[in-house]
Amino acid sequence: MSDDELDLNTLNDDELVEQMGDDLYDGLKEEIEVGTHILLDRGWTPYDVLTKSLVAGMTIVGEDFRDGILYVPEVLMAANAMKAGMAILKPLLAETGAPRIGSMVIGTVKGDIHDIGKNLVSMMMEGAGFEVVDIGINNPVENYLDAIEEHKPDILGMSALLTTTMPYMKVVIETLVEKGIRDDYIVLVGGAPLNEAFAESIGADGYCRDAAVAVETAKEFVARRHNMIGARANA
Ligand code: B1M
Repeated sequence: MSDDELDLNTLNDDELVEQMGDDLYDGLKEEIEVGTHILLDRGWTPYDVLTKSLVAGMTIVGEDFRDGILYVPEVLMAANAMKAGMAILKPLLAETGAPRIGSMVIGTVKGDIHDIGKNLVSMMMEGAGFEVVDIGINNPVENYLDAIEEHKPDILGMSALLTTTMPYMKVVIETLVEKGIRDDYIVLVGGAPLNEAFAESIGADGYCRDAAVAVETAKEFVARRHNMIGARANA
């Protein structure tokens, strides 16, 4: 039987996840959509479909991109297939009925157009009860300033996937300091090339390794912030 005729429904879970990895690699958007629906119909949680199937598949794409086996056009197709799966999961992840616990403005920094990780963080944060304003990709400092002025979020989130763009996060934080508004926001950063030490060196409040950590870190900081505000009000 050729791949074209393969009925994804006939595969068991492990085979299906493996096949979806191949389909993501080949940028087969419709197959990813079908596979995502099948896993959900089989009772998988949206989070498991996301992490065990889509993110796992994208990791392999990333490795082969790094090693020069895949090139930009192929990776773009894989990214589009991944986004199609994420679009199905987004409303489900946001549907948890969690009470609103805080707000965040998030964007990818100037010079950087990677948005899958940022979108995933936005989805998971919304699912956890945060109101999220996503300002997209390639953001100069002015965009962050405009967005925080307009939305007054608890958290400013920044994403960078390139070693050449991650230093721009420091530009944004230094601008907040210059304007005397740095302490008005919790600044969280993330992206594959970052680490804890980098986040600390640029004066961010926290580094988030992945979307789940972003949610936990955000909850922790927002709770701390609300406690401080409460204590001040009671003093
Ligand atoms: Co790009 N790319 N890319 N790319 N790309 C990387 C990042 C790279 C590591 C690939 C490699 O060589 N192995 C490499 C960077 C090397 C480096 O800087 N050291 C690279 C390169 C070089 C480039 C170009 C320069 C290639 C070229 O043109 N020659 C170019 C740059 C374009 C630009 O931005 N100016 C480029 C272009 C592209 C595509 C357009 C083809 C496509 C992006 C499509 C899109 O996003 N719409 C693309 C992709 C897809 C990748 C890889 C393969 C996958 C990234 C991804 O989506 N991962 C990537 C390889 C890799 O990362 N291993 C690569 C899945 C995603 C779920 O994970 O983004 O890490 P991630 O997000 C995670 C965490 O990092 C964290 O949570 C997320 C969810 O768990 N997180 C946050 C992220 N942001 C956060 C923000 C937060 C909190 C947590 O705020 C609070």
